[in-house]
Amino acid sequence: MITRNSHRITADSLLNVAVVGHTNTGKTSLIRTMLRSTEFGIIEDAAGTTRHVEQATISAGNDPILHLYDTPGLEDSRALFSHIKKLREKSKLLLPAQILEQFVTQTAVDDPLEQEAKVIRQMLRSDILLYIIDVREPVLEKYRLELEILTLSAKPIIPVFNFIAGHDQDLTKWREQLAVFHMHATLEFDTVAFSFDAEKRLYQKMQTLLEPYYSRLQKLIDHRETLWNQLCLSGAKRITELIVDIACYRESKTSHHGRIVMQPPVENRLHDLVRSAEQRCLRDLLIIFNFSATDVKIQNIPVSDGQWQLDIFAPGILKAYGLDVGSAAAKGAAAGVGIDLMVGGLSLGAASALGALAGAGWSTFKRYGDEIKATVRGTKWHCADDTTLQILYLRQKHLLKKLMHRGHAAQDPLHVDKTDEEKIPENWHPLISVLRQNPGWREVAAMRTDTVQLQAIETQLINALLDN
Ligand SMILES: Nc1nc2c(ncn2[C@@H]2O[C@H](COP(=O)(O)OP(=O)(O)O)[C@@H](O)[C@H]2O)c(=O)[nH]1
Ligand SMILES: [Mg+2]
Repeated sequence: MITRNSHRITADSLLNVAVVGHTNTGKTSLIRTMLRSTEFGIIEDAAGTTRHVEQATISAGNDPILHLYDTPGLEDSRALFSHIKKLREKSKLLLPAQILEQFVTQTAVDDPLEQEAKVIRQMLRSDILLYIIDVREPVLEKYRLELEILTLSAKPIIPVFNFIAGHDQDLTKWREQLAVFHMHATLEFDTVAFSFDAEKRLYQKMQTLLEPYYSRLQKLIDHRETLWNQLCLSGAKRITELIVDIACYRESKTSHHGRIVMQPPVENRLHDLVRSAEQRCLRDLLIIFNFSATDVKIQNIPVSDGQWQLDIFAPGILKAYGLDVGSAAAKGAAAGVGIDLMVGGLSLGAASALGALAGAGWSTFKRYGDEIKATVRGTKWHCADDTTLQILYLRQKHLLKKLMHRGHAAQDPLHVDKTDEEKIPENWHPLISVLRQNPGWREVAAMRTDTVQLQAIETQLINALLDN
């Protein structure tokens, strides 16, 4: 156990973190993003949205590690500064933090500086301050005064730069200014354009400034990292499920026994199938990343229907069906009788062509016999064509990336239509071809039964989605 600031830090001590700064710099936004929740507080592009100190807790599993305190903005830093200056002149023997204490106890409800007193009270009760800066703002006097006041508290301070996208020069100016106050452990953390690395660095900075909490914070970092990797993996798995589902889907063009069945045309069914499957996937991704339907605008996917015809002699097809090519050819002739039985009614030529497949044995024919028969009869299947599948993949990959980099403070909905930045995986065509040949995998995937070959394909798609 280590003693610091007169209170004992034990294995289950909670770290108190005050989030402070001028009004509208993104304090509430930062907390939302750290909590990965759009529910915390109120965010508005107007001054004074946060009027009281609000608390949130961040835990490693069931172990609460830190409290975050959202504070109202320091609105009138000039008045605050001159007030504190007067107090200092009156009590020269007091330490700066004691002066702040005095200010807090002396400020009555309804005092014009009541809001500032709330902030300072919370600062004094916290172990560390996150000072949020809108870097687009010039370094005005009011911010310098604010910094002066913060340093009086004698608490470690991490300046956090917000609104950094496209503001490199402003960022440099702020860095220079903070160096004047001996603040070098700054952090770039855009609350809207989220990056897990930035979140991790924030906790690492806290570790450096708060040595006694080092292992507690490490526990949190490890937990957040595991959680983050799981989130991304779950997202990629869900998209892979969608791709497998649609790529394996096909529907025979000829209706059974030549009867005309009153059904929507196959094209419409296909469109509905693809669109509703993508919608379900989107819904699940939003749940995984804790966003809501209002966070994403997705255009209807353009679906074009393709035709698929089994070519039993296409390269790789025997293997795709789990057959050993060498032995199939060898045993083919010997099993001729069995095939004739199976494909009864076909021409001798077709039947003997299928002889090459005979190495598969009876069980394979039981499984694929209908399909092979249909093939020899020239049956074609309807399916989502390759372009549709590619668009589906690219859109989802794009969406996944956007969700991985969306802060929970973001207010503008995400648009999923452009996919230019993404590429299809290198081995896309062989992957899809194998999926096409295995319509049965739709159920396999749904039941999560282990199929080695399917699993291998899924792993490749997951890695491609996560750019591994
Ligand atoms: N573009 C952008 N907007 C942000 C960012 N952080 C906050 N905002 C917006 O800035 C405004 C104020 O944010 P808020 O969190 O309420 O600030 P607070 O008063 O310091 O709590 C809101 O309109 C937010 O959507 C950011 O990193 N980028
Ligand atoms: Mg706020």
